Amino acid sequence: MNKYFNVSTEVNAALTSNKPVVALESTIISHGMPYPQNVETALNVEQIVREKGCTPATVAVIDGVLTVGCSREQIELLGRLGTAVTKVSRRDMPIVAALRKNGATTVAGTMYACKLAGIDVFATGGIGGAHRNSEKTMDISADLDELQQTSVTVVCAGAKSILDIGLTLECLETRGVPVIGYKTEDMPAFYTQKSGFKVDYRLETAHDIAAVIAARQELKLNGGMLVVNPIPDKYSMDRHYIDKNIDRAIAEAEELGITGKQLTPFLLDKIQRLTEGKSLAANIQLVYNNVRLACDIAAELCALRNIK
Ligand code: PSU
Ligand code: MN
Repeated sequence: MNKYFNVSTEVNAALTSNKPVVALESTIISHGMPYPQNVETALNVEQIVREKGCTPATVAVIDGVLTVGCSREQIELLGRLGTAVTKVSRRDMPIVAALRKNGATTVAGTMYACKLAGIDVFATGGIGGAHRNSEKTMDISADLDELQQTSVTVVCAGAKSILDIGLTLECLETRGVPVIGYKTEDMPAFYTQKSGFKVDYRLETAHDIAAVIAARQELKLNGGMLVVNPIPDKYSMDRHYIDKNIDRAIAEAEELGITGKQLTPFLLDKIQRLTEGKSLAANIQLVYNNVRLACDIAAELCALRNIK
């Protein structure tokens, strides 16, 4: 640890005694959901992790310190400030650190913090990826390059169709990132269980997923892995309805000329408004579902290490 990096006492104690830890990102809090549902969700997530016998590690930059294991007060601050907090991917990290700013870490930023702290498993809602038209715009999330180089397993509900899901899967393949479907061969599309694309492998248990993580480590195959966990059936949305609203959000972003790091938060906000909160309710439930699976994987991984 140093003046730019801190792991909370609780997370540190869990890590040093080989107890399961699950990391959580903060862009979803500040830029992915409205206040106060964002804070409520983030705190519920921490509670679910604890009920599963694991330790939550919410990651954010607080006054320039990359913090692994945010306090309740820090989570409330990130949620209240919303988009006034800098969205921190890998490239933003040294700037918010040096300027002593607050930052909400993306999947890429959170994975990097996991690497520094020694956390293997991280749960979120959806990852960034190759945007539609990215064959022209080159707008491909830094999350994908982070998955290539940073050895952390990310549990998510697939990718939203704000992205080009097929291209996103191609980018992951190029980068050597295994994509594992949990009890499914279909790549989920966040709000729906299927996207029309297939995943590389289907695994049935958290134990098998943990065994793959352990094998990757033994083989020194640096880089991350993606576990895709479909939204539970009872919360999944009508594909036609959600796609229509996603198309409207994308059209509006194009009209307004929104690009760069603002694009994903703009689309998320627009979709939530267009669906009058229905997509937010689905989003919250799929996060809980991913968190529970991430806990099972983290616990299995610790158990494997204890047997060794
Ligand atoms: N997709 C979602 N919800 C999110 C994000 C993506 O469904 O909250 C956030 C994540 O933090 C992800 C980031 O890492 O957006 C990707 O941003 P960009 O596309 O600018 O790389
Ligand atoms: Mn981008």
